[in-house]
Amino acid sequence: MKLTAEQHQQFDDNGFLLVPDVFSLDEVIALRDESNAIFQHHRPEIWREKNGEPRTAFGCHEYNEVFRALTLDSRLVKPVEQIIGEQLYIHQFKVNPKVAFEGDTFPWHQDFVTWHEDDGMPEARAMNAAIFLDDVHASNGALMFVLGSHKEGMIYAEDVNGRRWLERKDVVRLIRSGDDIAIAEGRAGSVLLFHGDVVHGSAGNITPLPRRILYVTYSALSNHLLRPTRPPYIAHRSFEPIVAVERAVQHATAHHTA
Ligand SMILES: O=C(O)CCC(=O)C(=O)O
Repeated sequence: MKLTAEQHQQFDDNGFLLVPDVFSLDEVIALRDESNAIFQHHRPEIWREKNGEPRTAFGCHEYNEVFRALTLDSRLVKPVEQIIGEQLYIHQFKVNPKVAFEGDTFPWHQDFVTWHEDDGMPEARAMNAAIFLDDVHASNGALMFVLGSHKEGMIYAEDVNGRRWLERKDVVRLIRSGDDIAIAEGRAGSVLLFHGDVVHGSAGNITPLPRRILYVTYSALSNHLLRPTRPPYIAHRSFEPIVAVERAVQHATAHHTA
């Protein structure tokens, strides 16, 4: 998948880009099935909400073949290579299910401040490619972005209990009216690309509609971690170059649709 000049410009202007209907429904169903099976496990890589429901399953591409294939899929790798302008390695992989009724908030933050301060990533030459595994609506916990906020560069935020949420004074400075915020809504199978410095967050999900989103964080090969402190299942230590595979997920999930 190659971004058009217009899509690339939108990403540069806003700090994110939503590309609808990239993965087929068969692929999405297979990815949902794999995620649901993983959420049943109790292992340190699977973090939970206060009531025990899954919140984030990290690093599952390391033990699940479908997810491993997904990280190589050219529909994710190629547009990110195009934006970053270099070959990539995988910095992080996670599925955030934001379960029905219980999925909790992610306060406003930038991702790069954590990658830099805690993982020792030198530059913001890394970004997320996210796949919607459910239809994402404003109501079931869509990501919200502060338009153009990646142009601020890294805004320092203190580590509080392992997270670096933005301080309120910075949020107040950045969000002057509702027009400063964009909500990334889209159908299951859409891909959302976003910059490491773009300010984003999401509200809780009080609807009966789950909102599963899968995230692969890719970084430029020359931008490898210098002094990672977080566990390897969160900040990966393999800096192998990714070689894109055409429709890798479709091949890996063929048994679901055969
Ligand atoms: O899945 C979400 O709603 C937000 C996730 C996020 O921003 C994060 O994990 O840093």
